[in-house]
Amino acid sequence: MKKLPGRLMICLAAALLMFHTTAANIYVADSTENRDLTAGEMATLQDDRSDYRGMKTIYSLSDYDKNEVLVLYTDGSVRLIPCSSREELKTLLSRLEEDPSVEVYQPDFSYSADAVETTPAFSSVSSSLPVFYGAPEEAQAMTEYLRERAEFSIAQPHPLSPADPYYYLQWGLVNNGTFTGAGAEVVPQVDIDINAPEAWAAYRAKRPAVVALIDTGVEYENPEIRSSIWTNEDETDGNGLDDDGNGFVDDVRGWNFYSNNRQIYAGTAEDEHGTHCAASMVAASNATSISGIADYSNIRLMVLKALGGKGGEGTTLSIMKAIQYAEQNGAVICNLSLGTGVNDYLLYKTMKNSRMLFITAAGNSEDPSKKGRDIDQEPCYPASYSLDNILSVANLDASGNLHYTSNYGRASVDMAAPGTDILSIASGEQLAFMTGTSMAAPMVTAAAAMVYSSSWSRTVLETADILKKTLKPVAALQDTTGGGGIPDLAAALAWK
Ligand SMILES: [Ca+2]
Ligand SMILES: [Ca+2]
Ligand SMILES: [Ca+2]
Repeated sequence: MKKLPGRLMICLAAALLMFHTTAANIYVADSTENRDLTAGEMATLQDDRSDYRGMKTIYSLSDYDKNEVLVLYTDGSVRLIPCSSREELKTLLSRLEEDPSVEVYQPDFSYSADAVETTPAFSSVSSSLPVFYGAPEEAQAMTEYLRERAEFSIAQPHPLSPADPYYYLQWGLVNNGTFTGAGAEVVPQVDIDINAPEAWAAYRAKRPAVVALIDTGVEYENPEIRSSIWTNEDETDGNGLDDDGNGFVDDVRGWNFYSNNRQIYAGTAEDEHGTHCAASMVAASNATSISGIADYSNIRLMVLKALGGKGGEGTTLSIMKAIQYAEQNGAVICNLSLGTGVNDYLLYKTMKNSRMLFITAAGNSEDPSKKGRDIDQEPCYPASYSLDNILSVANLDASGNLHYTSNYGRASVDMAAPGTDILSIASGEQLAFMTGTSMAAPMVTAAAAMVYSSSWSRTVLETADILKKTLKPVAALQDTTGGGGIPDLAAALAWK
């Protein structure tokens, strides 16, 4: 937690007095300027509930656009209360303010997955080289392009290349300067990558690391990822009982907090985002399809579906419950490739109180034709929260530049990682290039899992610190991220 400057603290006291009337817009009264609180200031302010002078919320009526209220009770339970009218909502809010069993209440905010672009999927079995679906001209151009790249890359393999046939397109793992992207105008730079092959050679697993992926669903039975999926060994499948008493019946493979059931894969396009993120992290090195990052290791991926629908939408409640489940069931690292522009107190509190390390996507411009933004100035949450247990990740392309849609911020964003034209599994045998900070975050999550699991005793915060201390410097990131680089997994694993 960053400390507030003294002058600002004094000003905050004045700002607090304004809460009752202008709850949604909080300003710092400064001698020279009036400005919005930064994310860090807001988080600090939110963290000390005593400063609320008895108030249980910082949100105004207009924030409750869905006419429902998310309530945290003093016993730790959480409830979403729907209202049928604005009048009923107003009455409820007044009642909650007076209710001694209520700790905090707020709107149930909306989140969405942080990918901006997907190219046509292709099948990995019909040919030794990818064959694309989609518009015929586009698919044809793509196929030809990849054939050329393949000839070049296969002729100059990395000495530690795995045998997975599409490894040569995974420029984020090792960039030999041949991959210019899925039709993008990118001049690839050798070694703009996370040094994965060198890391694989050095990696020795010491203990398991359970990694929670809170995202859309995941095709957990895909042959590329099924051997790395976490299973709840204390739960008996299909007997209709909550055998381990964790509050979830038959939660053998995680839970679906989006629909509140045990089905973590819908079998439709809505779960491609999570499947893509999952396979980037743990796809098997099995001479088939792609290679994951942490597939050689002791990583177990806990699938928690909290996003669904066409755009991968979720809410405060679905994500918060997934975080609590992850922690209670042994996860130590948690990937959040999702975001919102709203400062969400309950999500903030849940993350702050968690012992897990969170890897968060820095977010993308909401309009894919526009540039990303500085989230120190205009926050994206949870990436902008100033917490020690968050690493926020921007999206780098193969040339060593931030993708134009990627958010950035020297205070809010710790590092970038490969996130542009990332090849991974969409579903079944179909692969897809996806672009977004959503794709960058799993690279860091997998790296964190390997660093953590390669030590007997390292904490997750020490793990995060090692990743930050061993970043590979990238010129374009010096002024746009706190660390000025991308993970160097080989250097991180070699850290003593
Ligand atoms: Ca259970
Ligand atoms: Ca059971
Ligand atoms: Ca594979």
